Amino acid sequence: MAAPCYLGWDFSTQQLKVIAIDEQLRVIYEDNVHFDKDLPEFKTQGGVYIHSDRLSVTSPVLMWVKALDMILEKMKSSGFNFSQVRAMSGAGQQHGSVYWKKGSIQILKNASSELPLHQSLKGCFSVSDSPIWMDSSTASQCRALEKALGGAQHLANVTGSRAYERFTGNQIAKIYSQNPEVYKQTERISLVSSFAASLFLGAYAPIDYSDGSGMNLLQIWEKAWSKPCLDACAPGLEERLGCPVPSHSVLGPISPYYSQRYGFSPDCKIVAFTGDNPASLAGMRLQEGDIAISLGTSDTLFLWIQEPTPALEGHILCNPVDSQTYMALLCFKNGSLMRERIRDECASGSWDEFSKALSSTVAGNSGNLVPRTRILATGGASHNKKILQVLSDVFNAPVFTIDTANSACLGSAYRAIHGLVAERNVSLADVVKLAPEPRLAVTPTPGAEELYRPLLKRYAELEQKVIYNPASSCLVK
Ligand code: ADP
Ligand code: XUL
Repeated sequence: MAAPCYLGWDFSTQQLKVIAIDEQLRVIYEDNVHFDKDLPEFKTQGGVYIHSDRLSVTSPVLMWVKALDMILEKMKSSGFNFSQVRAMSGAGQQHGSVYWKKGSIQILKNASSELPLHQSLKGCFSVSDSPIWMDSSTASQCRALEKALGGAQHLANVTGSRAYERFTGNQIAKIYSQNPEVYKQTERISLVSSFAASLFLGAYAPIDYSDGSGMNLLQIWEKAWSKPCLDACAPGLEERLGCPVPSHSVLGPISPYYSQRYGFSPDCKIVAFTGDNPASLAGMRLQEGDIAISLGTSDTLFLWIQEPTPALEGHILCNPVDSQTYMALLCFKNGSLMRERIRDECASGSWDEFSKALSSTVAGNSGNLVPRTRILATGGASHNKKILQVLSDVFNAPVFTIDTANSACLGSAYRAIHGLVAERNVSLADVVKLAPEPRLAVTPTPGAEELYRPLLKRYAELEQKVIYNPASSCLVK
C-alpha cells in the first residue's frame, strides 16, 4: 500500500498552488497554475481585472475552477497517486467573495465525473467577477457600517477591525445596494477559502473563524456573526453565510467526483480551508514573540497574540491553529506588484539587476518599528536575499526563512494533518514538531540602524499622505 500523504492548496491572487507532504512532513510534490500565463483566455493581469474606476478589482470565479481542473490534470499526468491522500486543507486570498446562484448546491453535488468541473459549474455564479482584496470601491458602505455600529472603534472592538473597503461585509453591502436582484438570486456567499473547500466537498463549506474575521461581520470574541453588522450590510445575510466553524474542523469526505475522476480515496477528509495569511502562520510554525512577514502579491506582517486590543490600524483575527488566541495582521496592498514595477522601470525587468541595485544603495534603519525578535519571511519575494537584507536592516533583526516560500500551502498541508487529531486536543505545534526549523537567511548590516532612524519621520509623513488616496499606486494599507 502506498504511503499516506496530505495536500495543501493555496488559491492565491496570481496562481493556484499545491503541495503534498508525507507523514514525515517532507514536501514530496509541488505544482502551480499561473492564471495570466496558463489561462490566458480570462485575460487577467496579475490574476485580476482592475475596472475603469481604478477602485473596483475583481477576478473571474470560473478561472479559479478551471485552474483547479488544470492542476489536477497536471498532477495526474505526472503520475501523482491521489489514492494516498488521507486529508487536505487549503487557503484562499482573504476577503474575496463568491456568490452561488439559487439551485447551485445540486449542481455542485451531482457534477458528472466525465466533465471538467468548470463545465458543470459555469451557470452557478450570480456574480461572475468576484470582488477581491485589492478592491477599494466601498468607502460609502464602510462609513455606513461604522455609523450603524456606533463608530469605527466600536466596530473594531466587535469584529477586530474598523471598516475596511476590501472586507467582505462591505463588498456584500455594495452588491446588495447596486444590484438587489443579483443578491436575491444568491443562495450562498462563500469566501475564496470556503468556496475552494466547497469544490472539494461537493457541498457548501462553512466559513472558518479565522478567515471569517476578515469580513467586518464576525464577533471575534464570541465567534458568531454580529447581528447589527449583518443587518447593516444586507437583509437575509445570515442564511446566505451559513454557520462559521473552528478552523481545524473536519468538514467531511471528498466528493465522489474526485474519487471517480482522479482516484482519490472516498475516505479522504476535507479540513476547513482558511485565509492565506492564517495558513502561513501555520506553515511558518509561528510562536509567540516571532514576527512573520509575507512578501507575496500583498505584503503582510503578522504575529500570534494572546490578549489583543483592537485598534483603528490593522486587524485582529481569530488564530487559525488555536481557537483560544488571536493573530494580529497588517497588510500593505502593493507588495510584489510595486517591486515588479520598479524592477521593470529601473532594472530591465530582471530580479538580478534589481538585487544589484539594492545592494548598491546605502542601508539604514528606522529602528524602533517592532520589537527585536526574529523575523520569519515567506512569499515569492522571500527568494530574494537582497530584499531580505533590507528587511533585516530596517527592522534590525535576523531574518529566517523556511524551505518553501509557499508557506500558505505548507501550512494548509500541516492543518490537514492537525484537523485529523485536533479533537483529541493535539496542538499544531505537536503535529509539526519534526518539521525542519526555519533557517537563518540574513542578519542586520552593522551600522545600518543609525542610517534608517532619521527616515522614520519622513516615512510616517509619506504614509499618511498616500494612505488616504486609495487610487494612488503608492503604498496602500
Ligand atoms: P501570491 O501568493 O500572492 O500569488 P507569491 O507569494 O507566490 O504571491 O509571490 C509572487 C510574487 O513573488 C511575484 O509577483 C513576484 O513579484 C515575486 N517574486 C518572485 N521571485 C522574486 C525574486 N527573485 N525577487 C523578488 N520578487 C520575486
Ligand atoms: C490581507 C489581505 C491580503 C490577501 C491576499 O488582509 O488582504 O494579504 O489575503 O494575499
